[in-house]
Amino acid sequence: MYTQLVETGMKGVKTLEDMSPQERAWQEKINGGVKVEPKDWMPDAYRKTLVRQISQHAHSEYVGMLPESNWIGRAPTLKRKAILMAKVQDEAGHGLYLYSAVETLGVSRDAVYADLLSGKAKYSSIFNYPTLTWADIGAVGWLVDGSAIVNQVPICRCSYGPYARAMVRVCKEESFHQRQGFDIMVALCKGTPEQKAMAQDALNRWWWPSIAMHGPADEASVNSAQSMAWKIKLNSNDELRQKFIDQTVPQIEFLGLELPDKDLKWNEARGHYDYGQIDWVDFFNVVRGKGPCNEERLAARNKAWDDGAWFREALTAHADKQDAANLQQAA
Ligand code: FAQ
Repeated sequence: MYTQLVETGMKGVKTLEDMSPQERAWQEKINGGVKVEPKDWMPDAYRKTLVRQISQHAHSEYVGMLPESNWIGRAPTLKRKAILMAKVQDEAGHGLYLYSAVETLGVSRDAVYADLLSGKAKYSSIFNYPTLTWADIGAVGWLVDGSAIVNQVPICRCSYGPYARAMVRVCKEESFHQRQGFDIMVALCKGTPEQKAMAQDALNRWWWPSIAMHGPADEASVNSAQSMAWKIKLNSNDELRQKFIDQTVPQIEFLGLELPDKDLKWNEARGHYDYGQIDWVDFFNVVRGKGPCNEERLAARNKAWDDGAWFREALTAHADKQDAANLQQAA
């Protein structure tokens, strides 16, 4: 099974008629575009779904720092290095806003983080692929952040206030990330034939995981119908995947690179690009923890947690001392 099927108690999407008067009034507020805030009543299943999605999103930001930080020490110029460091720091910040948003739902950050460290919680499939060359840093910024923006801009309008507000700043920063990635690709494509070949190779390897990261096809997406009824998701996985493909193909052409999929063709009748078959077997393998870098990513996050133990202990000891001093002063 590729989904945790978080026990929400739901059997299909409830209609207004199936709901208690309290839930119905709440759903009608959501239908009318009113935001849900932490102290408001909300159905337990809505809360659990938000904890699942927001914590997975936070974990993705934290794990997502790893493939890129791999290149900080090897960036080709001082300027590229400074930009990459800033980007990786931004991802840590995104994780922090998202963990704070999860905490507004009554769960502790330590508890959800423990689920990442134990391998119980998911994080985005995309971060289980290796960054083999400098061009991969261009491709990650351009394609992965590009996909993330397409997914996250609608979340700025989602029904849960703290999640929606966190996404506003995240999306602004992701736009900068996407441009820095594209800028690396432009430099490589205008460079030597070897540099252009490196850019092509990175595109070929990152294209498919970047379109798969939008999640399973709509007919296999177990959570979408309910999440869309609750306006946690405003678009289906396939809608967002198509939007990303449509906006990215002209960018590939601008770079003068070959299309990474022979079936990518403009379909006049649909007004969209058609695309080839995604390798869902590979995707679900990665989601189940069997991707090229899953073990390495979890090991890195566990090592960082263990290495930071002394710092957490020092902070607690300092806070205890402060409390004791304050008590003494008050006495
Ligand atoms: N990877 O029923 P659905 C970034 C799971 S941030 C792993 O369609 P849902 C920034 C899914 O959890 C990237 N698992 O699920 C950055 C579920 O299993 P569960 C992260 C996946 O939730 C850039 C099962 O499959 N962004 O890139 C994936 O309705 C560069 C069934 O799927 C977010 O998290 C996947 N790709 O839709 C950072 C955005 N797709 O939980 C550093 C917020 C699906 O029942 C460097 N999240 N699964 O056990 C979402 O929009 C949604 O959660 C989806 C999945 C669209 C990801």
